[in-house]
Amino acid sequence: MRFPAEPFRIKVVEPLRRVSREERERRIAKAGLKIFAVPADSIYVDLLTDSGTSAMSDHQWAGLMVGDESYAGNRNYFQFESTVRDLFGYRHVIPTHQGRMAENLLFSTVLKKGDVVPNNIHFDTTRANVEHQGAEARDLVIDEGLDPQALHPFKGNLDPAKLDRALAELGRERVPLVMITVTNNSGGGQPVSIANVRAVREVCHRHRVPLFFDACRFAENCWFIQQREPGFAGKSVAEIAREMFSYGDGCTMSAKKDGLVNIGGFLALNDAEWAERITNLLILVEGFPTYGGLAGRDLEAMSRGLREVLDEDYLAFRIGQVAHLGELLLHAGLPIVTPVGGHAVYIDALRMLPHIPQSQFPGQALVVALYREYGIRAVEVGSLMFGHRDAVTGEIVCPKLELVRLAIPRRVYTTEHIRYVAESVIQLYREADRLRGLRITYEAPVLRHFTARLEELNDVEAASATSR
Ligand code: P71
Repeated sequence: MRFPAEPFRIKVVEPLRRVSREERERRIAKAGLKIFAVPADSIYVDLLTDSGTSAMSDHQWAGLMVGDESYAGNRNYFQFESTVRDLFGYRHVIPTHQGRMAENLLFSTVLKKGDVVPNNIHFDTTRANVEHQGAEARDLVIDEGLDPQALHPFKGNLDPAKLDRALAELGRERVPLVMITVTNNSGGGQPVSIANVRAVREVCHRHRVPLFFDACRFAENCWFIQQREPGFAGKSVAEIAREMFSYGDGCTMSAKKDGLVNIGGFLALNDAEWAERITNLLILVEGFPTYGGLAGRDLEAMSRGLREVLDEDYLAFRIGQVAHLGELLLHAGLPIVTPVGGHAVYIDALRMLPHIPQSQFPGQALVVALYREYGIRAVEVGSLMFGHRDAVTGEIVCPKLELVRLAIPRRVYTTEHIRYVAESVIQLYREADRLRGLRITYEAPVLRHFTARLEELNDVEAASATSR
């Protein structure tokens, strides 16, 4: 079956409020057309992120009741430590409240100014944490990984030749570690193959540089390996994960994705000296090493989630649900990133709205229309998020891609919700010429996409801006 039905039934429901179009119009205007500023209870289907938005199982909820809230040495920590050792294989297990804290602890311990961290593509928070140490975050994904239409089964692969050149040029003194993000979120949730991990491992070995994984969506990545990579069809996803992590020296993890929890993360690694320094810092900024910024009950939910996520009926449904949305949109002719990734469908806004120049934020215009017309929240990953003014000319410099991400929370929405989303996007596509460009009315000097305010251009302004 290509799109298997939900392998769970519903025991608790959370009502969704549907507010009127007029009310949505008022709310988005009040928010300065910034979707992050719209209150979540006025949203019908919220596809802003798949992070921390999962539905926990009855087994996880039951785990909360056996939380041991002792300050030191709570039993849930030991359970959690043995789960992580079993699935990931790394000796030292350091819990954190979410992924970026694991990144921060690792990078502030091992990086110095002028260092370089290669990765397939750094996720925003990873890049920011590398740069915060005065180091450079260098993206070395294969060329196909930057082409929205390239049909490669493992578009998340890190290019071993590019890595070899970088390491030969920089030397191990300036590269304390190499990272691989599975799946590659910033490249469209695309997987990395085992063959690629082995090749990257060989290059790292030769240059004597450790390899770490950003493991957020490791189960989804290993599911793609089982489905697509020759030689892996007969292996379980858990076995594939163990093999993948065996080629590395450690990982950072935001359990808000494939840990199936609403909060939680960890850092796991083999090097005792790094682990000791990181643990000392953990005590300073997060908490005692057996809870690391979480309650005992959160650790229990995380251990249980890490095992549940490897259930192959769940993964077939999960990846199938995302693929189903992609297929409905492709069938209607919508331009999306293909192959569809593991956790989200990305719409190519430049091709969907060719009448809106990139300087008028077509991606954000689509995000605003999806909320206003249909109560759906998506997120722009394009000129608003990454565009910036050139320091010399003052001109806006736009990124290569202008995408709108529809990220699917795990086990939260039914196939009927997915159909509703597809029909809404298709309807907007049919009326695309009614959408107008936007302009910024306020922007902060840094990270403007979190606080900028915008307004819609009128027809005359849009036409004159286009003809310029
Ligand atoms: C996503 C997120 C969550 C997010 C982050 C920032 C703004 C909006 C939404 C988080 C990731 C990630 C990867 C590959 C590390 C983190 C940080 N992704 N690596 O995609 O995708 O984890 O949020 O637990 O700190 O919406 P954290």
